[in-house]
Amino acid sequence: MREKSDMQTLAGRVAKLLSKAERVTFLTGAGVSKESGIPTFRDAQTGMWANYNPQELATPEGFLKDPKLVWQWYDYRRKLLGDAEPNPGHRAIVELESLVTKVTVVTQNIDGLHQKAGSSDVVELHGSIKKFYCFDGGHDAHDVPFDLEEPPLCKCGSMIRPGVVWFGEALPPHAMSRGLKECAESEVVFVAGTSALVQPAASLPYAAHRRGAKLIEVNPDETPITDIVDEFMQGPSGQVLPMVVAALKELKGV
Ligand code: BJW
Repeated sequence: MREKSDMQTLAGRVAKLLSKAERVTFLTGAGVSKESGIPTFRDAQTGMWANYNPQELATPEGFLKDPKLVWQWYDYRRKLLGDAEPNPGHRAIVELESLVTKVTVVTQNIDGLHQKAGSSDVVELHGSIKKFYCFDGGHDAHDVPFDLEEPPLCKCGSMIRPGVVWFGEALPPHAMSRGLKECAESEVVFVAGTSALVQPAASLPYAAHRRGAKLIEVNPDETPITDIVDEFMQGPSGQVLPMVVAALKELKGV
């Protein structure tokens, strides 16, 4: 049974695990970007978007039904992301790279903030809001401007769409296989800022658990995986992750 402890003690225990680990993976979700001012996926419905269901907008069917609406939703979110900066949680993951042999970030986020923080190995499971390709032909599109009323057309005549993975679509196969490999080969796997509901990403913590990795969850709320994790660090990642890094530095005397 998992011990209940204060956060400092918990950070010390996690630092001990990290001090023996060579490979560490972070599986991250929208909560990790919340302290950068980016609403989580399920919190994203505010203001004029409050009446729409994100699970309907983020589908190919939703796009075909109302391309203008879906396009404007992504345009709005792309603008929200505009000047967003990585937060202390993103930066703590980067700092860990100097303390552990290999750190990989496997993210469901489409916002690019891990890369902006400086993480050197980021696997994007759900694509990127900054990329675009055409719906029918899969041709890449570049320099798509903001404030278009509706999706522009590709040279092949098909509509340009955001380069993200919608419900019902397959994840990029190389991303999912990298995610599985890292989870299977890491001694410690953090699961941070995700509701752990959306498949197949939500299967990765179980794969890591089966392969004997120590699982550390960082989230203000419990999720379906809380029962199987080795340590549950209940709190915002922007506070919790820097504490883990500080504890590891103290342990290593650096
Ligand atoms: C903090 C915090 C702080 C707050 N610090 N934490 C098996 C069973 C049932 C269903 C399925 C299944 N297999 C597939 C499905 C269907 C579906 C699915 O999983 N549905 C579920 C709703 C049940 N999956 C799919 O459709 C996937 N495709 C697929 O399986 O295809 C099969 C196929 C194979 C071959 C050919 C064709 C098809 C695709 C899933 C794609 C998901 N895409 C989205 C949209 C991306 C673009 C966009 O953003 O618009 O990705 S959905 C959305 O959910 C987004 C996110 O990446 C993803 C996960 O959300 P996340 O990150 O967990 O965010 P939230 O908001 O849910 O949670 C935030 C968390 O943060 C909370 O826990 C907070 O407490 C916490 N938090 N503040 C730390 N400061």
